[in-house]
Amino acid sequence: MNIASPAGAPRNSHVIAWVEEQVRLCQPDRVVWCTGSEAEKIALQDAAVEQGILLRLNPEKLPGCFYHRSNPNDVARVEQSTFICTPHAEDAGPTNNWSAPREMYARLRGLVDGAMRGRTLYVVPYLMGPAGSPMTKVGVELTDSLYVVLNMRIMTRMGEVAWEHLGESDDFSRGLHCLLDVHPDRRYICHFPQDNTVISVGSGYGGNVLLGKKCLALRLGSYLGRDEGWMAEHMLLLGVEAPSGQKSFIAAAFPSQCGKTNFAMMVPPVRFKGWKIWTVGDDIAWMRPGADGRLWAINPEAGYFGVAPGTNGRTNPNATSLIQRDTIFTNVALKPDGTVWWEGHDEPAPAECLDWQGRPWTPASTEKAAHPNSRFTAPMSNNPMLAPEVLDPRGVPVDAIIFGGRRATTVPLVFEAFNWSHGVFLGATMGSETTAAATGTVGQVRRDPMAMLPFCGYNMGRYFRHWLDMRKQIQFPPRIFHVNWFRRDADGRFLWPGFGDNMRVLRWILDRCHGRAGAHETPLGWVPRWEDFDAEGLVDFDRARFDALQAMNPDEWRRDILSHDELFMRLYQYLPKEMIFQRELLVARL
Ligand code: OXD
Ligand code: MN
Repeated sequence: MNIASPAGAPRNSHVIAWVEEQVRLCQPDRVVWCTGSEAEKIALQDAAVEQGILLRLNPEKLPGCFYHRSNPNDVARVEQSTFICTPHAEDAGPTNNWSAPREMYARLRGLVDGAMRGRTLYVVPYLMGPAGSPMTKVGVELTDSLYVVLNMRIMTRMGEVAWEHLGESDDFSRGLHCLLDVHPDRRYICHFPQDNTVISVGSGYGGNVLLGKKCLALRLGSYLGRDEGWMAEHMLLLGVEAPSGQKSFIAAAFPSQCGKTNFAMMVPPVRFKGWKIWTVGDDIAWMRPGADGRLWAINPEAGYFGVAPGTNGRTNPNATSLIQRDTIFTNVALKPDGTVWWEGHDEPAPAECLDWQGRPWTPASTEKAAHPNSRFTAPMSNNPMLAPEVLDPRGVPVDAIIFGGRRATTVPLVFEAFNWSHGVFLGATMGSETTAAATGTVGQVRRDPMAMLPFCGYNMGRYFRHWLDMRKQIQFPPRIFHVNWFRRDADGRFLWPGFGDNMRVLRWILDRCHGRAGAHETPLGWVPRWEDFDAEGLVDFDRARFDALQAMNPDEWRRDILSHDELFMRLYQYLPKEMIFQRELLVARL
């Protein structure tokens, strides 16, 4: 098949040669070079509807929106099938599945050999980052899934803009995605960092197949970042505008399904009249020291791949408004009027609908109507509070970094690290209860350093070293904080209202960054005193509750430190000694 001449194909000989090689291997009947145009989008949507991949939702109520059900065996990221393939196992490190590149390439070639016969291969060029930014990277994903193409079109800057950015260079990430028969036994998400390559087979689920997101922006990105002196992080980015007009920017790392999207789109409570929160990104930040000595960050993505259940006008008014159009819903419930529903939706449960597997569902059903990891894919341009800086090739300067996890006990609402290396220790020892974003048991505390456990593309011990080393390049480093929105009382009730009221925590954090707020020194770090914390207007919230939220129980902390060992022992031979010092200091302070 001659693939070099059709419309949309670039002149870049490296791209052509690589695509030709993959086409010879996968043997699709057709090759389509995506241009990213509006007309192409409509044609692809129509084709997806015709092939039963998407269902068009009610055009009056949800214009431009579509519905998709994935295979029930394929609803989340699969960490056990995710591999980092480096020449030496220790390059991937003890927290990643490893395979030698030669063996994995051979296995994958066997699987994709002829696998696209009778199918179409779409060539999807895309940018991660704003056009013209020195931080932006080019990726090309080859896929036999129309669902992937249409999601990539939302999540990235897809189309000719990527060829323009690439020019004649061969500096692009190569991604091959092949659905095969969507069987868990033939599911592999494999990264070859030395070759800037990802091969993903046997899945159609977003996190496994939208290769710009977790695979390029985090796993390959973290690897490239270490070599090139920058950081790829699982962080939201938001801007806070004070009534004075002063804008500050925050990067925050939370494990999957801990409310990153809600936090990134937070609407401040009435008490905070004149304050605005602007969303830069809700999942990934690429950060690099700037010439001014500060740390600058971009959001490499162009859309949101958010968790649907629990999204409503109270938890996330901006997301609720932005998913009313141009959105792809995956694995939510489908109502008879061609709209969608999920647990925690604004509308009450419908009298009848089809659940995420297409089975009739009523409120009497014992199972959930929407899958707990059901998603919306929506363009960021629909966000009413999209930060204008998101298009700025320079990115935004980061004033504070926040680490957080989902912890029912032990961890206070907020505290501030004493310095950068203590902050790195806080990130490195982050723990969180597991959620439905990945397959496996839900609700157990696992160590998830910097929320990167499933996403770090190399040895986690060396990743900590990279974090520590970055300090030397950043003259004015962001301050580092730790938060926990999820602490509960003895009866299991949440102590903190969360959502918009997180603005109160953010306020203290910003005031600390700008030298305006007091704090009290504790063994954990600096904490707000009652008088430093704005609790005005909070219902049922008094000093006793604040104290319970901020309580630090040394016995609980000693147990927690022991549980750091689960990770530290695995990483021991690669662990920077600063991490051990920080641990000893904490024990001594306790
Ligand atoms: C995500 C995840 O989808 O972290 O963002 O799992
Ligand atoms: Mn994520």
